[in-house]
Order: sequence, then structure tokens, then C-alpha cells
Amino acid sequence: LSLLAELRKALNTDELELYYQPKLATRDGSTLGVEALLRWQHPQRGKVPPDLFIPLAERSGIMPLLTERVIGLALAQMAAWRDAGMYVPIAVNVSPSDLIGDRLTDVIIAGLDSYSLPAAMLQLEITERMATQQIEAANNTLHRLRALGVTISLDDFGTGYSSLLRLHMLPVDEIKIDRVFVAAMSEDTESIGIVRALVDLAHARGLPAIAEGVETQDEWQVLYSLGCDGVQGWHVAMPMPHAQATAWVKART
Ligand code: G
Ligand code: G
Ligand code: MN
Ligand code: NA
Repeated sequence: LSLLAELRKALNTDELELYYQPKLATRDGSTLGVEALLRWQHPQRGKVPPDLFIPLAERSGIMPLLTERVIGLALAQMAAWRDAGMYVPIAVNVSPSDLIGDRLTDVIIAGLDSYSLPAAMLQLEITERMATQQIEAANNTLHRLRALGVTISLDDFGTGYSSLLRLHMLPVDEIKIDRVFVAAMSEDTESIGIVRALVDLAHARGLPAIAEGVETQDEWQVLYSLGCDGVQGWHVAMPMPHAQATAWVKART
């Protein structure tokens, strides 16, 4: 079978699993929530990298099915945590194609309703790398989702074509500074200036800035000094399977 055929088959099996990576407040290390990152464990092929199967799902048009599955898994996890007295917002990554049409909104409304979860606990991470023609359709969907209470995070910020225009046009609640900028901070001081500018841009719009790919305590310190609101990365915690993520969150509250 082709990888695509295998992915279709895997859709509603436990071969697909979410890992969770915490996002913390820079200032005091409190947990803001977790980002869900999809993993595919194929019985014969082993771990299939997301950088392989996510683009495949996008190219082949099955992304909406994959996203529906991811939202279902994330909401089930949030409900399980809620039932255990843990209130942990989850951020789910969505692709530009997910934002065209009503399907995503319908899936989210039905899912929140079936678990009786408040919309404010669900966040969507949208990529800045969106074609200009996709922006208008995306705008409609994002406005509808925000009206429900779902929050929107602008992922990979600074790497897309015309970042400033994207920030201006899209309704968002948070920006995530791409990890290439964070990694560059230790190489040269100019890069610190770039990260400062990105943080200030977010703040100018009244939005919190979260830095991705924080790998050292040093980076965390510099980000703190720049006023960056949140940190995420290996220095904080790796993406973890649900049992480990549960223990991690519990140990911190
Ligand atoms: O998780 P890393 O864990 O390797 O993820 C690789 C890429 O795949 C990232 O760009 C990440 O945003 C994307 N990704 C991970 N999980 C999902 C998902 O559930 N949906 C979408 N659309 N992208 C995802
Ligand atoms: O595109 P998005 O930002 O959603 O992708 C997040 C990606 O970054 C995932 O592949 C995740 O596994 C990876 N990641 C998370 N923390 C770190 C980190 O500290 N360093 C690096 N290099 N990658 C990270
Ligand atoms: Mn992301
Ligand atoms: Na990113």
C-alpha cells in the first residue's frame, strides 16, 4: 500500500496519537496550556515523521479528516483531564485548507457540545504560511470560531510571506515566534533585536507573544528580559504522550 493509503487506514485507529508539549508563562513558569502534536506509529514502518505525513495529507485533500480526528482526540483528552480536576487548555495545529468552508467550525461545535467543554479551552494554531487567496476564507472561519470563544494563535510568526500584513489581517489572540529566531539569539546580538521587535509587534496589537524552540535556560532568561510572555521548547518539556503529560501537569499544580 502507498503511504497515503496507509494513512487513510490509520485515521480512526490508535496508530495516530497526540503528544502534548507544555507552554509556560515566562515570568513564573506556570502552565498556560499544552500544544497537541500528532504522531503516527505504523505497525511495520515504525514512527512516520509528521513532516512527511502532514504535507501528504495536505496535498491529497484528506487533511480535514485528519484534523477532525485530532480535534476529537484533543477534546477527549481535555474532558478526561477535566474529569480528573485538571483544567488544561489544548492548542491544536490546523492547516490553511481546514479554514476553508464550515466543516471545521461544525466539528468543533459538535465536539465541544458532546463533552460539555467551554470553547475557551480550545486554541487553534494557524500557520502564517497561508496563500493570499486563502486569507479571506480563513478570515470568515476564524471570526466564527472566535465568536464561539475559541482562541487563535498565529504560529511560525516571522517566517511567512508578508508577516506584518498577516498580523494585520487575521483575527488572532496570540503570536508564536518561530524557533529559528530563538535559535539565532545565541549566535549574534542582532537576532536578539529581531526577537525584541517581534515581541513588541505582538504587544503593539495587544497580544501575548510565545517563543517556540526554547532549548536553554539562557534563552529563557533573554526572552524574559525582552518581555516575551510565554516559552515552549525542549528546555521546558519535550512533547509527551498523554500519560506522561498528565503526570507533568499534575506535578506542577
Ligand atoms: O511535531 P513536530 O512535532 O515534528 O511537527 C512537525 C510539523 O507538523 C509542525 O509544523 C507541526 O505544526 C505540524 N503538526 C504536528 N501535529 C499537527 C496536527 O495535528 N495538524 C497539523 N496540521 N499539523 C501538525
Ligand atoms: O510548526 P509548529 O511550531 O507547530 O511545530 C512545532 C515543532 O517544533 C514540532 O516539530 C516540535 O516537535 C518541535 N519542537 C518543539 N520544541 C522544540 C525545541 O525546543 N527545539 C526544536 N528544534 N524543535 C522543537
Ligand atoms: Mn504549532
Ligand atoms: Na512554529
